[in-house]
Amino acid sequence: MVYDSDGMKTIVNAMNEAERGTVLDKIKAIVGPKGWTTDPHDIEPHLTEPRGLYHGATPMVVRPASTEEVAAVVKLCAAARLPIVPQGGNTGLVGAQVPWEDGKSIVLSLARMNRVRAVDPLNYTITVEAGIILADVQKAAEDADRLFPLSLGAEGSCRIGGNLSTNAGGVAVLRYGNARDLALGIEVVLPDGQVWDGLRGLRKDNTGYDLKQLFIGGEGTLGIITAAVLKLFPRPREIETALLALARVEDVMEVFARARAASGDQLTAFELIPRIGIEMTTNHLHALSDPIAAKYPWYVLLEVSSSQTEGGLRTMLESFLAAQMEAGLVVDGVIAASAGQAAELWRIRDGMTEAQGYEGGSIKHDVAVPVSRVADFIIEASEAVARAIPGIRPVAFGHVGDGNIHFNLSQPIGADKAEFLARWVEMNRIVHDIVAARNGSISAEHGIGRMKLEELTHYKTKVELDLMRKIKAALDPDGIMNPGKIVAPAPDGRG
Ligand code: FAD
Ligand code: 2HG
Ligand code: ZN
Repeated sequence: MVYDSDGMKTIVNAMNEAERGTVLDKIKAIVGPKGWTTDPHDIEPHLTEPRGLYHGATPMVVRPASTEEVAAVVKLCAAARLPIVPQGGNTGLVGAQVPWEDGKSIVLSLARMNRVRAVDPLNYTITVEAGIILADVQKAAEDADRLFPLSLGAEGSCRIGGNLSTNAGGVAVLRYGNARDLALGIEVVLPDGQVWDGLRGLRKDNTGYDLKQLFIGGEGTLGIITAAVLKLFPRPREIETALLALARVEDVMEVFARARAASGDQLTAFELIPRIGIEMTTNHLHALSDPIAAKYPWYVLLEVSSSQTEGGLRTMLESFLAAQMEAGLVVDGVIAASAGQAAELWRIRDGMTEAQGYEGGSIKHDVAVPVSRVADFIIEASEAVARAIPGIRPVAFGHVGDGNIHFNLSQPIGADKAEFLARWVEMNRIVHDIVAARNGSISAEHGIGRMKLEELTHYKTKVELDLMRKIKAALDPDGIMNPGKIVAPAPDGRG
């Protein structure tokens, strides 16, 4: 195996143009005319990602229609050592799904593999192909009077294979877990082209290592997920949503602890929104207005749900809100009076990413700390970044019920975007050191991709990095599966 000078990218492809052309022709024959494109116009959307931070190159986007076609393509690529970048909905936020700029990898899109293979309401499972859009899985579950709870802002375009490969989180992890917790079985095409059929719909299975967990969160570096058996749940019949206003971030997690106690396991979401988030979303997103007349520093969007029709959730939420106001922890609040009003509140939360995009440069941190440390993390990190860049605008929001804070930094008003973004690494180090001091994670949801490679190498122990490299080398010895993502090679070129 050969590595380039910066040691980050694996170059496995020593083919000349003619040899590559022959392999590409064989791939075309496998997938048929609908299964590939070399048209630059069609390829373009696959080369960049939502934030436009990376722009890669590829000679071809392949769109197989079946697991057999994926396996045949991978077998060819393995023999020719042609790198493959698997791609789902291309909504990933760390550049993992984008090919490198050298143009030596093909992109393998799962978009045509979008069927529901089976629904088993009695087993509370659904079996789907990897290219199905997340919202379509939710819909198929609903049609069977069941709930598939994975829910995130990108659900209209991300695909289940991408969700599994990034171990996506979202707004209902609190109650139902993340993608890893929702998969009972998967089918994978391995880097040598073999198919592993692990499509078992079992809740209990202790027959050795839990192999699926290697591929879930693997960002396409160990194999291509082609199908999955997913867990379903009873469909909620009663849902109540509230926006609470708080004066102090220090009170947020106390309110969280009390909400858990008051609602039992019915708390579905507990999402933090700072004042600046309300301003950004109501200023930039169409027809959104501030739901509470007065302005407060912090807000929490809270959802409780029950599969019973008469779960008494509204009464519970009203008395919870009154008690927290009485205790001085919550200073104001609104409970959605209808599903429409609840959707408006969620539009604010789900619009956070888009709205920040209109405010110039944004340096993202997707971090986790123990739930008990969320407030002191936000306070210390906000002070530290403001010392480094006066006027910087921290936008700390997200899934604080899981200890996961999106600690995004918007540029000072009027600052030069490029100059601000040039301080990305410096800001990362400041924030991630504060996270590390709390034994936290530098990537709670979005993964490593290419964006956080160096940060991972900096913060993971040698033992952890060695183990990851050994796993990569064992499953993908020729390094053809999404090379150079997640695991940078060891400095001595091993693994
Ligand atoms: P892609 O972006 O196409 O790919 C992501 C990674 O998975 C890449 O490494 C790719 O190679 C690999 N991959 C894709 N498909 C396969 C496959 N079949 N087999 C093997 N590897 C594969 N993420 C969260 O966790 N929580 C959120 O709340 C959240 N909200 C978001 C909101 C917005 C507005 C946006 C733009 C993104 C958000 N994300 C969130 C990030 C993103 O949506 C998730 O990471 C999502 O799971 C990616 O799915 P995808 O299909 O778009 O994957
Ligand atoms: C969310 O929770 C996503 O909305 C995106 O994970 C967060 O924009 C971000 O940083
Ligand atoms: Zn998130």
